[in-house]
Amino acid sequence: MLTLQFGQCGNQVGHTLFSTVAQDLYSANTGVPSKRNSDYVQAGFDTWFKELSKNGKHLARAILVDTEQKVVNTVCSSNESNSMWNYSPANIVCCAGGGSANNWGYGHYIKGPQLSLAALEAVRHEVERADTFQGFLAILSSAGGTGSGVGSYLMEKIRDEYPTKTMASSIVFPYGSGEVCTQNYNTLLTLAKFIDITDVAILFENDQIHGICENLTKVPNTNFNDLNHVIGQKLAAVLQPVLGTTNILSTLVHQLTPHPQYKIATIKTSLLALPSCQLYDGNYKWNSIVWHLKQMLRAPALNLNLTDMETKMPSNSIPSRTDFAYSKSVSNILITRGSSIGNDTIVPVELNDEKLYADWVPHVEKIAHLHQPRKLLGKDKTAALVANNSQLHRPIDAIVDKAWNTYIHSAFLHQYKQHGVEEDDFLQAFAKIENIVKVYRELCSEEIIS
Ligand SMILES: Nc1nc2c(ncn2[C@@H]2O[C@H](COP(=O)(O)OP(=O)(O)OP(=O)(O)O)[C@@H](O)[C@H]2O)c(=O)[nH]1
Ligand SMILES: [Mg+2]
Repeated sequence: MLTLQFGQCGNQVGHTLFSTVAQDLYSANTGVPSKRNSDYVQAGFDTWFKELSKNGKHLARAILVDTEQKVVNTVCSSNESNSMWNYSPANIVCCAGGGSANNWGYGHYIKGPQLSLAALEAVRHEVERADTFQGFLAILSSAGGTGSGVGSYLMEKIRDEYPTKTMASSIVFPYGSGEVCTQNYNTLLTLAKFIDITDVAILFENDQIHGICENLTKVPNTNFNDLNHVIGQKLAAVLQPVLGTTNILSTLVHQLTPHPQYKIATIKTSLLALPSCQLYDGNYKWNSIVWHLKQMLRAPALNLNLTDMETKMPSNSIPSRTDFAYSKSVSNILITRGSSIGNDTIVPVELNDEKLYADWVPHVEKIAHLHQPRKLLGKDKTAALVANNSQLHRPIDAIVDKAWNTYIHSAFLHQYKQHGVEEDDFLQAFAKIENIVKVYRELCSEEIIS
């Protein structure tokens, strides 16, 4: 797999992801015999890393793209001393300058073409040297100018060159309160491109991830580093090796996107832990954990905060009332890691409940379960549910609404026009994303708000 890190957010999240998987691969607390562990470690290194550097460090299969040096220099230098891995200097594609000014148009039409030759050369080099190539994973924020504009420009070029390879993207949505006044335009234009280019887009919302961090750590000064640890753990919980597939990216795409109109997913996790807090407790039965994940698919209701749900511990007693309303899914994948012994077996039947799915989803496509007995990051049990679910219409709808409010006042449009983004491009992007909101919302037409 080749990871492409775009802009500040993409490079910071990507760096934490690689640190997380490296820490996991070196973990001594595995819970499995050494042969099984060495198969896991081998598969993990093949996915994320290539040969050793001259000073004995694993080199990441990653390309770092930015329109300013600062962030890339920081993430590279943070690995200099005691880390077991590093980035290849040849894979840093960066131009001097002050970024893409939070402007999708500037990133897409000006900076993207400037970086394209070097970026595509680095991509070719990596793809050619991989024994078996799984596909691409792009990581970026939709709100700035580089991740969004340069990211979509380069992924479009890569898609043209590798039309049959799996492409997944991991897109971070901005805080709703907004640090950047053009963030909603940028997100609109980014999503409109990525929905066509990539096979699946995994969304992370900064507000929601922030809420998870605050709940976990109970400290008020949550920063990007904390957020990125949560995102890194969620991605690792899904993308580290599992039994039964050697290409997790294509498995995700095949299972999660049975219908071409539904290509977006989120990752829900039970039993998350941050390095800064020791709340983790693995003494829960698998059926409680699966039940807990199912509760994260409940339809929104006044007394139900799904972010809190994600940071609560599973309950070993299933409540007597179980007739909740659920948001409808197109498809889900359950990925479990850790031991399953005695009568504590993993039976994902709760997630096969027909109340969870739109009527038209064929039975075989509803839920897949993948397992890995090897512990993730030394934790007895972890579970992730990758959900392609109607809940997704809410954050996207909120962005479209705000973008539309700015657009009808023609605010900031001249900044985009000067780089070649026409009104028609905006209108097409609105039409595309409004249609996505509509089809996801229609999934839950039977949702009852209880
Ligand atoms: N989760 C998370 N979000 C981040 C991080 N860094 C920036 N963001 C978010 O990303 C958005 C801004 O995008 P950046 O990635 O900084 O922008 P860029 O792609 O570098 O583009 P320009 O700076 O405009 O060239 C804001 O919504 C921030 O909240 C990070 O490390 N983690
Ligand atoms: Mg930047």
